[in-house]
Amino acid sequence: MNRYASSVLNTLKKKYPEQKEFLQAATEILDSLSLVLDKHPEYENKGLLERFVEPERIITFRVAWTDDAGKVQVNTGYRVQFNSAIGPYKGGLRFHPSVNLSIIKFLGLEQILKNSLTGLPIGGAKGGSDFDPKGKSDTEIMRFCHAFMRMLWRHIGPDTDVPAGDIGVGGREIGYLFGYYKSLVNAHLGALTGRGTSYGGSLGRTEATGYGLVYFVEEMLNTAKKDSFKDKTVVISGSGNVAIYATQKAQQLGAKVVALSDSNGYIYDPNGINLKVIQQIKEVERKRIKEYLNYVPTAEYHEGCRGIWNIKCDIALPCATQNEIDESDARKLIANGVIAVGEGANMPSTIEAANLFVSNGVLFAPAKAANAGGVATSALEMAQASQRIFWTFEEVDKKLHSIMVDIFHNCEKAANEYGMPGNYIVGANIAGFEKVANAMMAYGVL
Ligand code: NDP
Ligand code: 2IT
Repeated sequence: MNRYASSVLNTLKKKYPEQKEFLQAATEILDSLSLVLDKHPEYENKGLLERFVEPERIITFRVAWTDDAGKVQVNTGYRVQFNSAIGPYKGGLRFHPSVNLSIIKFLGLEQILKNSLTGLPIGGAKGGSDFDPKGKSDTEIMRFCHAFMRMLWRHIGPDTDVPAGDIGVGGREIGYLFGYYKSLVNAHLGALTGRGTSYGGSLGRTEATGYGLVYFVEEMLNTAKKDSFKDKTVVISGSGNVAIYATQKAQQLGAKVVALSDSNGYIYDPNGINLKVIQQIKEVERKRIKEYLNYVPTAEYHEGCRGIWNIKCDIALPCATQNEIDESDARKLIANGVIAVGEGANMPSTIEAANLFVSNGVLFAPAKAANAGGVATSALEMAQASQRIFWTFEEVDKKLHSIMVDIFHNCEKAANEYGMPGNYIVGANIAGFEKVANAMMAYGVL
């Protein structure tokens, strides 16, 4: 690592020793950026990196709400407005019991570079709460979302900060959040994306992250190996928004998806997953994935989500959560002949796992590039809302496809330019950083 990058990382480690996910993301990024810093010694005197790794603003707040039994519950809410150099803060909200400042900061830091890679004018942010949606009634979800927005509304807006979904926040939650925002500000503003299509949402946003991931991996396979998803065996972790639409697009391109998971376990269906069944269980009934066996008794269910990486596959798409693939999982995938790994989740591979894939010649599509289709389509939703028009599904999907193809080639080009051909981790970090760095330098010291 370059001396300047390493001194900035050491300071972060001293200042935030408990923020392990944030330090993990910062380590990977600063390592890649070393190559750029060697070319730009002027950045050091301007404190560019010190500013880049420190959020512009962090908002934390109490969220008090009443459960169905009439008992008051208290959660913590977060919004990390990380960087607004190239556009309004933009990024999802995560509702999961594991949420803490370290996780929101890692997601926010990744989001800055991801949003820059889309080529659209959006800055980086992330937010959420340690609220656990599992087992909550619909009215409890509504009361929580309203209570959360009661505290957040004054900090967001269509030109300031535009949240969207992430783990535990889908169309239903965005509806409750947006409805409450709209009534508080007394205006119908595009301050959230992922909205329903009857109230300002874009067609194709629901599918965008999963579809975009598959478009990126298809382009990577085609460019590097003249290959494609056709007739490939694919393993996908998770069974939420990203996993479902990655499965759908991979199947449309002729692949056989044989496994999906949730946090309790995974299903293996050697005949190919029946996606309609998964959608019924997950999108309609909100139940556990083991219910799949009630519909497809020939499939297998295994307790524990980790074992999914033992399944032999050509392409692995981790679409659940951070650090779900460690070094030993990576070794198993490599030993079983995996040719490509595409990260749908944010930071699903540990640094060691990602490096193993790259050093063993596995085509590796890093999250901030490969899962950028969701936020890119959020930016398309913002554009439509500003113009007060709606594009057709086909128009949005075509734009998404071309954005993902461009992101792949920009990563490939940056990797080549900096002497690391085929290393799309380095390529993504550098290609994303350059635009943000240029804008920050243009503003003077802020
Ligand atoms: P969902 O809430 O729709 O689904 C999450 C899935 O991951 C569920 O199957 C869930 O299982 C599983 N999961 C969550 N946490 C854990 C955990 N700690 N251990 C094991 N499994 C877990 O979320 P999304 O599909 O939207 O998000 C999935 C990933 O994709 C996240 O990393 C997110 O940051 C990333 N992402 C999402 C985008 C979007 O547009 N939605 C855009 C870009 C990235 P269970 O139900 O049992 O908890
Ligand atoms: O991680 C992500 O890019 C998202 N959760 C989507 C963010 C967005 O604003 O659409």
